[in-house]
Amino acid sequence: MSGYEFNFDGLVGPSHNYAGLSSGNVASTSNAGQISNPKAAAKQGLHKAYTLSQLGLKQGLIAPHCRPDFEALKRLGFSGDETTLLNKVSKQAPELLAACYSASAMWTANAATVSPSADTEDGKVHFTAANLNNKFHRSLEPEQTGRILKKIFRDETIFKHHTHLPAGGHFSDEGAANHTRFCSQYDQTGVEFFIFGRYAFQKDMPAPVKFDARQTKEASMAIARLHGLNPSKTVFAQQNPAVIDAGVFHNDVISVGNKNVYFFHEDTLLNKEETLKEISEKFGDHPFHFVEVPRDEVRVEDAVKSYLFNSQLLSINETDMAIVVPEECKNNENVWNYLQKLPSLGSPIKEVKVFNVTESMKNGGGPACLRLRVALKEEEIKGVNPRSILSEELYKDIDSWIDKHYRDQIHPDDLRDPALANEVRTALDELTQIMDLGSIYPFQMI
Ligand code: SUG
Repeated sequence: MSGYEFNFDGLVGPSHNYAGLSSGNVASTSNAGQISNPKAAAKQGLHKAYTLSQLGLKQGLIAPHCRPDFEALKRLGFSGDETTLLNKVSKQAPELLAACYSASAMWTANAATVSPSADTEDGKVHFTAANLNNKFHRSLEPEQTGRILKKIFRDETIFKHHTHLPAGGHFSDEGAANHTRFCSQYDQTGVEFFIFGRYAFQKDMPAPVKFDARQTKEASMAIARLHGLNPSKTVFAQQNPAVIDAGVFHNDVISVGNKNVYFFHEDTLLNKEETLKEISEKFGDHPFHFVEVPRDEVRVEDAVKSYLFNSQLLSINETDMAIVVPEECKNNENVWNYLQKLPSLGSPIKEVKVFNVTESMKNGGGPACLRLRVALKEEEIKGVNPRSILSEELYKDIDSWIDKHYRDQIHPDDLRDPALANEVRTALDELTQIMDLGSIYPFQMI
């Protein structure tokens, strides 16, 4: 294999809680108000990343955001010292407190869209932080995400960081959750595939009716322009609006791609035949595998419940891939039956690996949501902050840091407790030292 795919997993933040903030995301709304376990959540995610790194896969980590977002609360008119402010907001607008306390930055598939250097005009690796405009709690993420990405991918001769797209629904962008890339080798030019949910400017185009489409075509096209992608190697396609209404709020809940494989549900795309033909033509001569899961075997509802497609397709050698699925796939008979026969269907997917990321799943985040893929050439790795790459030493340091700082339960009422805000700050201050990130949080910049 030449070139590498790194998976940068989001470290679950110390304020992980269930606030029911994401309409259209069935797990988030149905688990609202439950007691969360931040310590278990962080350990589940770290364990997944470390286990994969032990199998020889390239893994990195992305630091959590500082919460609550006091700056946002102040902009919304809450004032006073922290205790007073928390007291006021919890009484007057508990929904704002919950939103400003969300640990949603853990789902780094939504942190940014990344284009590897082999695809871009200037030969740099391009990042555009996602504006996450569609949900208030997530719209608080892009600045901090941008700062963190710059500290990780820090060599400006190798990496190019773009500011998130302008605010407002027209350029609503949810990052790599609505983007995938096909290639023969990670360091070779690939086909970048953008999947959007609606058009921003054109009227009378198909769109979901029950839930919002979180990605516009205009946002995807702006990113392709910013990254200098070659139109003959770029494909844009619309997600089937009916699946968005069925709870597929990001395309990575219904399909995933890697190298020469596209694993997708029969109902994923609006114009399926045309899109698959375009991918195939733009991919070129190499064999390509469309692994289409029929609705007769796995219903969209099964996919939403089990997160079968929110899986990681990982190349384990030159030709074979493993599919990393959440434990919830075992609890769904249709999905589990399908997964058992998948390795014998003749595609490169030869192995199924099951991980427990239940704490994240209860907010609608499976294995694929928890990671941002960055394909790098051998010589580009030196431009990455080494303390962001997961080694045994970093794993041990982070694991003990979690033990030291994380609570093992958070009830929605706990968000009122000023001690929690202090605990988060103390933890993150120490983390920036462990991960050599410098000053990235607002409390470190005053
Ligand atoms: O944006 N959930 C996230 C889940 C993101 C999953 N990411 C991908 N599919 N790539 C979201 O809906 C719920 C938070 C809460 O309800 O407390 C939340 O933000």
